[in-house]
Amino acid sequence: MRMNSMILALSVSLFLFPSLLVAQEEEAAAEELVIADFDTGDKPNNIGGDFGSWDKDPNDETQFCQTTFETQDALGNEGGYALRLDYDVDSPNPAYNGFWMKLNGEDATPYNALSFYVKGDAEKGFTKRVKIELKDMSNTASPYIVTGLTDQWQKITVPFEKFRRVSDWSAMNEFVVVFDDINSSPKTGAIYIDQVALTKE
Ligand SMILES: [Ca+2]
Ligand SMILES: [Ca+2]
Repeated sequence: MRMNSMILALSVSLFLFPSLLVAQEEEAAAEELVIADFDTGDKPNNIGGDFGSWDKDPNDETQFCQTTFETQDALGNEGGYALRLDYDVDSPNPAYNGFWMKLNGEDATPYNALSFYVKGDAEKGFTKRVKIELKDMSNTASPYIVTGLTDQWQKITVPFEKFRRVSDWSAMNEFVVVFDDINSSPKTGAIYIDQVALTKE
């Protein structure tokens, strides 16, 4: 009798509030936070964070990284953009440079992986290996090497446990791409990046 009334109560609530079911489905589907799709062709990123290129030694004109928005969206969105990174770490001096993007203290604890799309530029040439880093608010760089780049878009998903030096996932500071004269071969080239996201796999 008691069980029957519970079932009755449940059926009545679902009849009266079908949105209870819908709300749960939406929650399950929303387990991705897009940090940057670059589709406005401008700064900031989707969470209000600034981004740009950096260079170990801006006075050394033989090394640099520069960013441009290109209409080659990773998801095939016709109005969209990807970000192109032209790099040069071919220098008589120690060389490294790349791309930085602020994560604005975002809480990453609902997620467990970083994902993004990447490809190389066939015309200019590109490194098959590239280092990425995540930093929490302590600003300690936690590196991970992405390998196997081709001239076609690939989705890369890196589980958070690969970023061993991130200690506080509740407040993230920065995502960084690093070109250096050890990992980058050839030492000049261009890659594209798009759809940087935190995901729950
Ligand atoms: Ca895009
Ligand atoms: Ca150079």
